[in-house]
Amino acid sequence: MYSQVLDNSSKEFKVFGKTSLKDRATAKGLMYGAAAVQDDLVSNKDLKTSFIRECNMLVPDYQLKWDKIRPTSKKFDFTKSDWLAQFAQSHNMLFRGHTLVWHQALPVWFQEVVNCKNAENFLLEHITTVTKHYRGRIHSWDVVNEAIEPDDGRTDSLRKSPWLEFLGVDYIELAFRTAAATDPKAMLVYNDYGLEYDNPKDEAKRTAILKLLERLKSRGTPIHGFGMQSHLMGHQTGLNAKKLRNFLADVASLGLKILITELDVIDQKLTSDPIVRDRIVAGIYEDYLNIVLDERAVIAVLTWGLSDKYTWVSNFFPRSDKSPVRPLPLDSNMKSKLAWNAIARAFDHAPKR
Ligand code: 9MR
Repeated sequence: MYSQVLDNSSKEFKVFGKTSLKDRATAKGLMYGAAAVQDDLVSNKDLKTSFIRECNMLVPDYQLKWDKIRPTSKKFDFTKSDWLAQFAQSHNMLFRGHTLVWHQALPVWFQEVVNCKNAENFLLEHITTVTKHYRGRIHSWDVVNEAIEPDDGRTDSLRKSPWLEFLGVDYIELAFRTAAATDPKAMLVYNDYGLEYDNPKDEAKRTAILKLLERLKSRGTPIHGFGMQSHLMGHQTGLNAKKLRNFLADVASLGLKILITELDVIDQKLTSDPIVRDRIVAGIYEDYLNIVLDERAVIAVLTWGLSDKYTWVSNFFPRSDKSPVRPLPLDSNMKSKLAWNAIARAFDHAPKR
């Protein structure tokens, strides 16, 4: 499969018509969206225009996380996330909530203030306040993010996070029940990364996630979806269509919808020639989406950003040749790249839901 990706130098990534990604997705009963930051949409008109043209779903990149909406242990500040929710609404986009429970992006005060005695109150208060604030305006919530880490060595493969330490294994179920009690209409999602490839590490994560989802379902937990982040590595081999499809089918058989929540192709270790790099990145987008969109339970694709100008990859996976990273569908001038074509082609090729 991967050799196919590398050997796509003659592939044209031909796309018919100029129809936007959101319209191509809609034609198949899918949704397409991206992560965004208020300040970027405000300061860059071209980004704003492109976002409105291409997306029918928006997810805050970081402006709905604990550290951003909880300046102090007693105060909530929804200014930026409200702006994003309003932007989405006024441009006919659905709004995703990301994220209610995560071991990262916790405020500085968290460590001093939260302990095993008050953690449950903090968790309940946070989830209730935030889901109530957005009740009726949310397509889906990433209720719990990245709770599995087989490398942490526990038999249940749960990540050793502050939440696990303070509340024990049932914090995940508690989070879902609390969210459902306040916003019974939102789709409630468990979201995770690092499970896309055919290697022992990703395999362990797939197995552990499936176990977690099975356990939650068997206990009647109100969970409706699984978010597969899909931060793909441009240089990594080992996308295994069969294994990935089997995994998705197993998730779907639990009655869960699946969302591709944070797709991008990290080009850190790819060749410096941007033309060759773009072809490799596009090939991975198309191959990956062709695999996952085969599964009818997959209802949405979100890229983690829309333009190469605004991507976490610049900070987290910079290139050693210092050239700008190119992991997303639009370049830094909002021009569509081959990755855009690849996504468009995969949507056009996808079976209808
Ligand atoms: O892209 C996000 C980056 O801008 C933030 O600084 C960071 C911490 O809040 O989170 C990044 O988004 C992460 C997402 O929330 C969860 N999956 C991994 C994403 C990339 O790190």
